[in-house]
Amino acid sequence: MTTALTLGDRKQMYRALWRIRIFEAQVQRLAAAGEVPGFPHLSTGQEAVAVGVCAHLTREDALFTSHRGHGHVLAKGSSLQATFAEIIGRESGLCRGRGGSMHLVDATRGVMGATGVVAGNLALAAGAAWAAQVKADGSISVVFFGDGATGAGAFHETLNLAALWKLPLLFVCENNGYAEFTSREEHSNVTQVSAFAAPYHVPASTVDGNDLLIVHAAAGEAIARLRRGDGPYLLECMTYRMAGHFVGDAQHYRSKEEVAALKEKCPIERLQRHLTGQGVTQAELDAIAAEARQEVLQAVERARADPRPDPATVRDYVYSAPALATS
Ligand SMILES: Cc1ncc(C[n+]2csc(CCOP(=O)(O)OP(=O)(O)O)c2C)c(N)n1
Ligand SMILES: [Mg+2]
Repeated sequence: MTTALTLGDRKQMYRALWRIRIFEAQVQRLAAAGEVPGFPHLSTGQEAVAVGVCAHLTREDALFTSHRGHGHVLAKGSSLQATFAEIIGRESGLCRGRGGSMHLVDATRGVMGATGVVAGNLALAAGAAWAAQVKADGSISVVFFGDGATGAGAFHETLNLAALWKLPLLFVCENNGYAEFTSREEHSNVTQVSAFAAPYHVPASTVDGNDLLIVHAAAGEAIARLRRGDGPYLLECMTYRMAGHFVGDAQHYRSKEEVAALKEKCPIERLQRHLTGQGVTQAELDAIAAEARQEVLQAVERARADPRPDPATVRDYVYSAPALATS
């Protein structure tokens, strides 16, 4: 399953996991200090899905994400500085500081958007997949969403249409077992999200989303199908959010024991064990993590030093010009 990846590739991916982990730890730190507007949602513990899937994507592929999208955007290649600057509302941010954590867009890298509207990204991703199909240039569309989003009609509508039109759309569900503060068993009898695919004749699989090598292999197979023109695929990645639903979540809905057990499932430690087994020394692993940390911290400090947008420009880049006409 891992033969396509060289040891060098796997070390690169180890670094990519750390970049996301450290980036989000900085979001958390600065949110606690009151420097982050709104409610950032961290993907801590879920990074292997972002890195494993995005490793197969090109700039031309469209990516849609949710309220928990920092990792996807970074894994797709957006700049650390511009992403962080966006989250803290700086003019040098991806959307000139107007969007924030839940509205990251970077069209030059194919990041077509994050959204705070649960399931709001699915139909948009189908639109991009349709465009890719019409262009016939081999590009695809990928949408990341949570297990909670599968309770929305838009999920089923999009699955139906994508299947009917054989759209090159990869549905990636990060099933972390919770929708906000409600566990999956409390709000649905359908344990596995992949089970929703069969009636629409969409191929699907459920994989261990905390094992980067497994995610990478499964995503590779699914994406190869899409690029061949075989239609959509639903990849369900079983994962865990080690952080709260949002920064500041007191997490009364899960026990300390449950949270402690999550640490055992950490995707970074998992890959670390694999690399150690391949003969990579602890010193080298530590150096990779330290480099990632350095890179992130520098980007964060640059972003913090950047100016906020001029309040006089608050309406610029938000609405198209005709909509601004006031009388
Ligand atoms: C349309 C809509 N309904 C409700 C909410 C409130 N809400 C925010 S996150 C969330 C749960 C999402 O759960 P899931 O899709 O599993 O994603 P996760 O947070 O677990 O990553 C809800 C209900 C919302 N943002 N949008
Ligand atoms: Mg969830």
